This record gives sequence, structure tokens and C-alpha cells, in this order.
Amino acid sequence: MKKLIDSKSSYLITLIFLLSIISTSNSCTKDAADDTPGPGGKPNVTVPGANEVWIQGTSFTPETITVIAGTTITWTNKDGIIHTVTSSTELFDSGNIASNGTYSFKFNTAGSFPYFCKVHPTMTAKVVVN
Ligand SMILES: [Cu+2]
Repeated sequence: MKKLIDSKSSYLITLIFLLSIISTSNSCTKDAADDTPGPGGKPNVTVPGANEVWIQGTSFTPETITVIAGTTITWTNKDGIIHTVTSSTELFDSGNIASNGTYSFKFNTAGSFPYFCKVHPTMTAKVVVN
């Protein structure tokens, strides 16, 4: 009889132990999810920041970026393939930008500066400097 009680109580202890693990791991998951949202409550960063252009899905985002003179713009290749940032007026040329690579150029004079990708010439965009 004593042996039966012992095995019952050890079963209960095991059950309580397992339940506490499950509830602890649930609260951990919830905490991690709560930490995920970035600025503005959006989960992580899904849009380029100011003075930033993303090369993503074989296109430039934003297609037109407007900045003031003296601003440095940074392009980031978010694709898994090579792209370039090449001025249509030969003002700048990044050369090949590998996946996750970046290229920066400082725009000192006002004007409209169209550019394209040498690898995919249908990829076009422009920088407007005020
Ligand atoms: Cu390209």
C-alpha cells in the first residue's frame, strides 16, 4: 500500500513539474514576441530608413528619393543576386554590389539624378537633390 502511494505521488510531482515547464516556456515565447515590434509598433524594419535605398525584388525602393544637397545616400542590396547603382549621366557607378552589400554616394549639387542597374537595365530610379 505504501509503495502504491509513493508511485502515485511521484507521478503527481512529475506532472506538476512538466506543467510548470510548459507554462514557463509559454511565457518565454510570449515575452520574445512582445520584444519583436520595432519603431511604430511594426514587427522589425520592413522599409528603408531616411537617405537609404533598398535594392529588393529587382527594383529600387523608393524609386524616387528626395534629399537636400550634401546628403549621402546608401544603397543596400537585399537581393540574392548582383546589382549595380549606375548614374545615367556618369556621375557615379557602384560597380557590382553583392548580396547584402552597400554603396554610398554624397550628392553635393541640386538636380535630378537618374540611375539604373547595369545587370538589369530595366531597373531605373532617381535621386532628386534640392
Ligand atoms: Cu540589377
